[in-house]
Amino acid sequence: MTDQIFPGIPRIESPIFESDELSDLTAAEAQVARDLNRHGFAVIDFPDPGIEQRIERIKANLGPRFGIAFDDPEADKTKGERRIQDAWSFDDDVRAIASNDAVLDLLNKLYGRRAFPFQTLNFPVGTQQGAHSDSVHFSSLPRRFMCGVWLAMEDVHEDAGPLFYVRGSHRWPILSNSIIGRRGFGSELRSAQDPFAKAWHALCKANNAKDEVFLAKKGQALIWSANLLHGGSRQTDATKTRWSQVTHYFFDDCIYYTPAFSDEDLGDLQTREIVSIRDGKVRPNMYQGEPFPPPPEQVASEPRKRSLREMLRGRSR
Ligand SMILES: O=C(O)CCC(=O)C(=O)O
Ligand SMILES: [Fe+2]
Repeated sequence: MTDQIFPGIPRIESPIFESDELSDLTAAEAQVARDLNRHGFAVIDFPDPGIEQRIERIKANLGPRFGIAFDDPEADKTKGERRIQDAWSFDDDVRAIASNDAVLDLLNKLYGRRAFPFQTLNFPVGTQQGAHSDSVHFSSLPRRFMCGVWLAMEDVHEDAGPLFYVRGSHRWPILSNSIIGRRGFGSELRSAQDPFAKAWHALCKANNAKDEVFLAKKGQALIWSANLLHGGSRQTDATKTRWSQVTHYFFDDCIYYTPAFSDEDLGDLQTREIVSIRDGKVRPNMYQGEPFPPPPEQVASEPRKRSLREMLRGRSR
């Protein structure tokens, strides 16, 4: 393990990954680590012997909430509500998938910090959304301690708007408001992704990068790293479903925030109050073992802790 040199970078994204012997990993885990490092994603078989039954129970429980005529092979499945956020709060199987111990153990090893799930999304069809990185919605400081695990809940047909990814895009710059020349803090947006779309598109074009679709088999899962571009391809057959669950994970000892509504360089962060799906408890924002923001009495007694911006404004936090 080489993690002590750069603890502020996930192990799989370490600049000295090549010298990591991965000797604490099984051969299969080491392959996942190499795939994530090189490509920004890795495919695994979801490690749960009961996954088939869970998937069927989830479809039965969530299905009626979408208002889609699943029983009618001719019906347009893309009409109506197409996602349920945080179904873990009322569906035990969604929560069990998000909190799967083997997945968490794997992520702990791959990132060098303890992982915890904080958001689930359940979809009966694809999203048909353009290439984006989730890191404009939710990110961490230090950066990159976030990932998604996308689970195929049925075999994916190429006409059903498969998930796609842009191989290697995790190595491109992480887009922030300052990079694209806008102010984020206090701004309002219809979608957090909108201001970044042009820049992602330009990066894909300049790198001659192609979308690659993932024609997953039921029970396969794809782990994507924080900055990997991905999206949902166009659904060319509206009668098809494409059931999936996405679970998003953060890691311990970080600040959790929304970059689209933050200006990091000014210290203006829209922080998030994150709840771990595993135990339903709040995970406070932390920076190198200390709460963030620090308690007021600590700031007042240690003026050196004031940021440049606060000093310029002549006030303490
Ligand atoms: O399943 C898809 O089409 C994409 C989902 C996605 O981008 C996400 O949940 O972050
Ligand atoms: Fe996404």
